[in-house]
Amino acid sequence: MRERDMPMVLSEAVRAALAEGAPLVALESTIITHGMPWPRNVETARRVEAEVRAAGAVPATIAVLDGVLHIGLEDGQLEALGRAEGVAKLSRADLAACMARGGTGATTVAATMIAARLAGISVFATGGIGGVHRGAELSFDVSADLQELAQTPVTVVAAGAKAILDLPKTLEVLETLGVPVIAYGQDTLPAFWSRDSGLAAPLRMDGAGEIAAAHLMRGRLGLPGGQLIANPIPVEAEIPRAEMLPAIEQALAEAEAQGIAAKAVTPFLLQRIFEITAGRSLEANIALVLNNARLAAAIAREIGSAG
Ligand code: PSU
Repeated sequence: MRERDMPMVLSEAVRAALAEGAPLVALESTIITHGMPWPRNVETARRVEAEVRAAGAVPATIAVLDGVLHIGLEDGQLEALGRAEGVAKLSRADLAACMARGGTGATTVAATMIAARLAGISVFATGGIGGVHRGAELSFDVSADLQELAQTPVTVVAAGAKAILDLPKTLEVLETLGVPVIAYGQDTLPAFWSRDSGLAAPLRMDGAGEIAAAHLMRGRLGLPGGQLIANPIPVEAEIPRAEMLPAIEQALAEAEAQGIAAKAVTPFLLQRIFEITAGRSLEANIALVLNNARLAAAIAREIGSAG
């Protein structure tokens, strides 16, 4: 279906789910194009979609293809995007320009939240959000994901912010922006590949129903912005923080030495950490995304039955 006012297309499955009031979970595409290597990226995207379905919700992977904002990708589109090279990475600032030019791009957390809200989808699962980069006091490199959480009413399920970031500063900015950061089932903030960052989480919730109720209450209060649900990676898949830190430090030092900046930083670091850990970081990343997909589906179902 093509919307009249906007080049936006809903997949058949997404359109049917919206018409029936069935629970939906938005999924991003930057994790496919910039977060994981081919062919594990496409394989993972398919597994994440299957996980959402198995948990009783309908997945809506979001991307811009030839100027059209797609809410829900057909399998061939997913495959083509995952194989393509040099795909643009779209955040709030680039989304409209890419669409207006008829371009193709993958959506980050920020752009996926914008698209999810437009389509009427309340819950979104990803791996880890962007945040305040280390050395931001000099570089001013702060992900647009944080601002988006402050203004777009979508509940985002992630395994915390990526551990390549400055996590204490990321928490500070989220607090300033009034974004609820809710650790799921524990008192501390998870650190992406590791369950524990050592930092106290501002809020803790232990069930999907509680998270859904908080999402709906924000809507009743008329508060703009979403919630960040920080869901720890499953125990059996985690790489403890002490083991991850040397790999993170090495990748960060290389990024600095090579002058990697702006949008290129996160993909560079994820790729280097993949190489340094001999692929272990990717296995952990896949496990945490699947885990987030399950929780997001449970939250979407609770929002659906309460709304
Ligand atoms: N989660 C992952 N891998 C990723 C991302 C999330 O497991 O690659 C992407 C998201 O699209 C997020 C982006 O918005 O990383 C952050 O990029 P930056 O730091 O440039 O804002």
